[in-house]
Amino acid sequence: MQNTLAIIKPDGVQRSLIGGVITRLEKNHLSIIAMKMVYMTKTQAEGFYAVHRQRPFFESLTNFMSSGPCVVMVLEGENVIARYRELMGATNYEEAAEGTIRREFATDIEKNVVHGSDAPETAAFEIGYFFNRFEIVS
Ligand code: IDP
Ligand code: MG
Repeated sequence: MQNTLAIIKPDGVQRSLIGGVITRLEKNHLSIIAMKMVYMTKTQAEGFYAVHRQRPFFESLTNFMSSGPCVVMVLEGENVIARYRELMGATNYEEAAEGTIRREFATDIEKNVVHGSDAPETAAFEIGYFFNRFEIVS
C-alpha cells in the first residue's frame, strides 16, 4: 500500500472541475483517505514547491497556486503514486495522453488542473505539509 498527495489546483476549482476530477479518481479505484479545501498564502505555496525554487516558472507557479482555493487529498492504493500520475497525464497537457485528466481539462502548461506527488519521499513531505495523522482515514 502506498499514499500520494493529489491537489485540484485553483484553476480546477475555479472552473468547476472538482467533481470531474474526483469522478475520475473513483472510476480508477484510487481511494481518497483525506480531503479538504485550502487557500494557500504565497509563502505557503513557496514552501510546498521549494524543490522548484531555482526554476524560471517558480514565481508564476507560486502566484498561481496562491490565487484561489485548492482541494488537497491523500490517495491510497497499490502503486498509487505511478497510477495517479498516469491518470493525470504529462505536465504539458498538449503532450498528455488521450483520456488523462490534464488532456481532458487543462488549458495551459502551468494551469494544468492537478498535482500529484512523484515519489514516496516527496509524497511523505507533501502529505505532511497539509495533513496531520488525525485527518487521514486509513
Ligand atoms: P508535475 O506537476 O507534472 O509534477 P513539475 O515539473 O513538478 O510537473 O512542475 C510543477 C508544476 O509547475 C507543473 O504542474 C506546472 O503547473 C508548473 N510548470 C512546470 N513546467 C512549467 C513550465 O515550463 N512553464 C510553466 N509552468 C510550468
Ligand atoms: Mg512535480
